[in-house]
Amino acid sequence: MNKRLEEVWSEIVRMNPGESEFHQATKEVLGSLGPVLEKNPEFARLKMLQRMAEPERQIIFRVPWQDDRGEVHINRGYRVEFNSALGPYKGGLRFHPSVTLGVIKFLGFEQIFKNALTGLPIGGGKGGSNFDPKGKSDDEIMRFCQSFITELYRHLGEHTDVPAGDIGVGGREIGYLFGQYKRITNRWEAGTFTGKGLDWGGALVRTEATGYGAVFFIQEMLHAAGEVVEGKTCLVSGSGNVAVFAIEKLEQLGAKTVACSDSDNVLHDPDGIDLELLKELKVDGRERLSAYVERRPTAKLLPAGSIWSIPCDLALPCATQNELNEQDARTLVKNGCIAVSEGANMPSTAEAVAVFQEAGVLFGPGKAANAGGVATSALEMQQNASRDSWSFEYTEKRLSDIMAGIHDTCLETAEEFGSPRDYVLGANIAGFRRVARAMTAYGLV
Ligand code: NDP
Ligand code: 2IT
Repeated sequence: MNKRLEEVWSEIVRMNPGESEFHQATKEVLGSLGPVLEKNPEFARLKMLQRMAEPERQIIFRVPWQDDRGEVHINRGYRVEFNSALGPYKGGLRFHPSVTLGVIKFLGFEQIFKNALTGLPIGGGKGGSNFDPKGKSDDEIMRFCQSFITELYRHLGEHTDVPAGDIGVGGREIGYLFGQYKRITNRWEAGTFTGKGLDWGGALVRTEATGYGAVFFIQEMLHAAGEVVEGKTCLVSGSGNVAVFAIEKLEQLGAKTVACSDSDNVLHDPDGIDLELLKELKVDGRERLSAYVERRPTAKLLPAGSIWSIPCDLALPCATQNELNEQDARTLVKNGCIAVSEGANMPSTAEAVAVFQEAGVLFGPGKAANAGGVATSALEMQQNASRDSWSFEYTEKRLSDIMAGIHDTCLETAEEFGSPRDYVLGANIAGFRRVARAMTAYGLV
C-alpha cells in the first residue's frame, strides 16, 4: 500500500476504534486500489475511498424478547446501510453470538463491491444480531424475529433496503421476519426480502446459489488455467447453507469432497461425503455432524480447526471469517492444493492470502466467489417485480452466466492493471470502479 493509502487507512482505523474485522476488510480493498487511483486521480480528489468507508446510515436497536419459560432477554440489532449508489441496500442478516458492529460493518463493506461485481442494480448493506439461535425453540425464534423486525421494518422496502439470510438466518427466519413485516405495513411486498419460501414469493435456486456459485467460480478459474473440477479431491469447511450446496455441485461435476465441519468438529469421510445423509441431517434437520458418524461408522470426527491439514486439490472455506490462517495455507500448499474459492466472507486471513498468491494457487476471494447468493437474490427481486417465477434450469443458467461474467471481469481487470491472475486485485478494482463512477455521476451526496 502506498503512503497516501496508508494515511487513508489509518484514518479509518482512528474513526472506527476496536472494529478489527472492519479494519481488515478495508485494508484488503485499499491494498488493491493504488493503480486505479493513478489512472483515475479524480477518484482520490473526490475522496471516494473515505466516502465508501463511511456507511450512509447505521441503525442500532434494542431487541427484547421472552423465552419459553417467560424469562426476558435483551439482544442488540444492527442494520448498516452502507452504500446505495447502485441500487437499494442489499445484504443478509446474521444471527450469531459473535456479531458486533465491526463484524456487520466488515460484511456490509464487502457487500458493496460484491454486489457491484454482479452487474445487477443492488447497493450494499448488512445487518443482524448477537442473538444465538442454537438450542432455541421454534417459538423463541419466532418471537425474536418478530421483535427484531418490529423495530427494523421502518427502514426497509423493495426500493430502500432488502435483507436476506446469512449465518443463523435461513428460510424459517425469513418467514417470521416477512410475516411480521407484512402484518405491520399491511403490504404484501415480496421484494423487501429475499430467500423466501417457494410458496410465498421465493425463487428456485436461491437456496443453492451461494454454494453452487462458489463452485462455478472455481470451475472458471480452473478452465482458465487448463484444468477441470472432475476427479478432484475437495475440502469444504462449514456444514450450513453454503457448504452443503457447494458439496452438491462438486459432486455433480465429478469431484469428491472428503471433509466438512461445524464449530465443534471436522467430519472426515475418505470415501466421499454421503450427500443424501448430510442433507437429511443438516438441511431437513438441525443436527450436529456427530450424528453423521453414528450413521456412517467409516467416517471420523477430528478436532475443530483441523480441516485444512487433510490433503486436497481444491479448498472451499464456507464457514466464517478468519477460519483459515497462514499456517493452514502453508499446509494446503505443501499438500498440493491448486485452487481456493471462498464461499464464506473473508474466511482467509491476509497472511493466508499472501501464501496462496506467492505459491501460485488460484485464489478466488469471497466478494467474487460467493457473489452467486446475492446475485440470485437480485434475480428473486426481478421475479417479484414482474410477478413471475422462473424454472430451476433457467435460473441456474443465469447464475452460472453471472459467475462466469464475474470471473472474466476479475481476470480482465487484473490484466489491465498488469497483475495477471490476481483475482483479489481484479475483484477490488472492478467493484470499486463501478461504484465510484456512479458516485461521481451523482455529485457530492
Ligand atoms: P449457516 O448458518 O447456514 O452455516 C454456517 C456454518 O459455519 C455452520 O456449519 C457453522 O457451524 C459454521 N460456523 C459459523 N460460525 C462459526 C464459527 N465462529 N466457528 C466455526 N464454525 C462456524 O450459514 P451460511 O452457510 O449461510 O454462511 C456461511 C458463510 O457464507 C458466512 O461467512 C456467510 O457470510 C457466507 N455467505 C453466505 C451467503 C448465503 O447466501 N447464505 C452468501 C454469501 C456468503 P455451527 O453449526 O457449529 O455454528
Ligand atoms: O454475504 C452475502 O452475500 C449474503 N449473505 C447474501 C446476501 C443477499 O442479499 O442475498
